[in-house]
Amino acid sequence: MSMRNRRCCIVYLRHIVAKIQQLKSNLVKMRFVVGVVVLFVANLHYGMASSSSTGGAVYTRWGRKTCRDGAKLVYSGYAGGSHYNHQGGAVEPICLPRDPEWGHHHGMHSARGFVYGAEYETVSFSKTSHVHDQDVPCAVCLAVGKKSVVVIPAKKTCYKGWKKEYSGYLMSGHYTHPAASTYTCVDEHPEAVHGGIKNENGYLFYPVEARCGSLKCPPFRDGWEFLCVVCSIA
Ligand SMILES: [Ca+2]
Ligand SMILES: [Ca+2]
Repeated sequence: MSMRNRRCCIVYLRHIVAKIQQLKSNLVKMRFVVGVVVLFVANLHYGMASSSSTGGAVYTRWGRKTCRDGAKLVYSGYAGGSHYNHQGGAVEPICLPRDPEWGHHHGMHSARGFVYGAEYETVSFSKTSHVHDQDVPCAVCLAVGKKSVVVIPAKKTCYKGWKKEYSGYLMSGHYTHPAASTYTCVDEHPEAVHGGIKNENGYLFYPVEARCGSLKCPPFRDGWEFLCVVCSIA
């Protein structure tokens, strides 16, 4: 090989090596870009999956053991609260789980509050009289993919854009009882806790009637029982 040809060969080889190095560099860059894209898609997928499978708004469906179709049951349990005849008890009912766990037991003591079971007191209201004195179940439900839940008194349908979770009758404690209570939306088809027919009282749910005066009639109706609806929105 002549001197000139040898030089040409070396130049050509250097050119080839430079090209290979450039290709290698490009490959590394492309791998990085592909990695970032794969990570982004994976995160997007995870975000969508997690928001659709676990995200949502939680509410309690009073008077029922299950949630509506499409809502996810967090747990099913027993309604409980303060005794209707005690002053100073807690106002709100609570939804107690069927599988309670316990800490330490310190024995009976006067410096404490109490939790009783809850009963329907609905003998005088034909729509729910069949569960009178029965104990009240409850279900804590996740409205999957929803952002908010609202309880609306005196309605059985939701406003536009909202979805009905359940509707029912507005209930509270008796107006003559010492214990304060809170208005609670009890399902229109109330169920009973198995074995709870005995009249043992505790936290009590009575239907709520409208009283005209400062309450405007119409649209409200004196002596009529209030309905209620629980609505959710995405
Ligand atoms: Ca009772
Ligand atoms: Ca009972």
